[in-house]
Amino acid sequence: MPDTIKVLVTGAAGQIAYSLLYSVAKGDVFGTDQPISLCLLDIAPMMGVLGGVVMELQDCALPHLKEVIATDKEDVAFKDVDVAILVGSMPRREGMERKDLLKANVKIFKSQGAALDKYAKKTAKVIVVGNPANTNCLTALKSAPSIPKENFSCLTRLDHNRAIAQIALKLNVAPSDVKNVIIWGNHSSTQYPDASHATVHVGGKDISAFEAVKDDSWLKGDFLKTVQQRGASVIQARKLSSAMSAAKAICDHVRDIWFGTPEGQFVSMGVISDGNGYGVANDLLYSFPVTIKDKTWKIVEGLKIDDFSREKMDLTAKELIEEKETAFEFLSSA
Ligand code: NAX
Repeated sequence: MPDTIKVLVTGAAGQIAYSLLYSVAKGDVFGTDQPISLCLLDIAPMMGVLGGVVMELQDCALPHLKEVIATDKEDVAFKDVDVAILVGSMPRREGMERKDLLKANVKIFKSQGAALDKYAKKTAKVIVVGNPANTNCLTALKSAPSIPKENFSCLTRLDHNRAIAQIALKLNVAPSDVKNVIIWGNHSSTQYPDASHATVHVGGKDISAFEAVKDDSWLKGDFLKTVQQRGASVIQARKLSSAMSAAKAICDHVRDIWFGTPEGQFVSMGVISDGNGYGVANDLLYSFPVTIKDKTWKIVEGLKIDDFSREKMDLTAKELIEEKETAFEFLSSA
């Protein structure tokens, strides 16, 4: 039996966590033979609600859930953590300026980064989900200098899964037949969902997505818009943001970090851009295609970037540079 690992989920009283915690606790992410100590962090006013989540997790009677800790204290939450899934963040309230939202989140992720630095294992893997996810991840990374920056990533897997699903729906194939789509850049509406390196399994072989779809204007038009705007469409319909699909994407993301990506396949993930070959400025938390082995990601090298892609990749990089500049102003003054 492997040693128990401590998995922290922040924003644990929220709606994504409500879908996520059961999957993590029952073994969808770390395997069904991995004992888990689950730590739930939320803010003080949510402790009552969190108590209910703890009761439900206990009532699931899961064999490998060794312990559930609920807390509003960062020192308790981050102590000896193996995996930190940072879901909680400051939501945008009506009339709130983008800058103010960024400022409130810099405060949260600076504090949680410092707690990671002080209390977590140096091998801890940190996954940021709370928006603005890329810049929050960069803030946490910069605030935890003793943890390797490669241990940090942010979630763009939901966008990646949305892109796969759109192509699968268009062709009436299974999502597992669509591989190697890419989300470049920011988890925002400037993201670039790129199908130019994607393949689809049809007629017993893998062919390029463009060849399979036979509709370039869709892959360069409505497909992009649908994926970019999918979060807003879900909010409009449900009056709540994506939660079930976000939880599923978090599971996919963390499971791939833990067990690696299948041979010949890559996934999208926001990681630090240092030394990439795609002309993205260094020191941005930018979503790239990555492969993962031995719990370490590597940006896929050598993909050809045409002018259409270049323009879109630069646009989303520009937004991330602006977010970073604003965040760093607050980071130094916070
Ligand atoms: P909810 O509002 O349901 O839950 C958020 C929870 O975080 C609340 O319980 C709140 O009390 C808690 N929280 C706030 N500040 C905290 C702090 N400092 N420490 C610990 N907990 C804190 O939101 P939910 O729908 O669960 O979404 C959570 C975050 O995920 C949001 O920022 C959302 O925008 C983001 N998303 C990111 C996605 C991605 O792909 N990166 C997709 C889904 C989602 O939109």
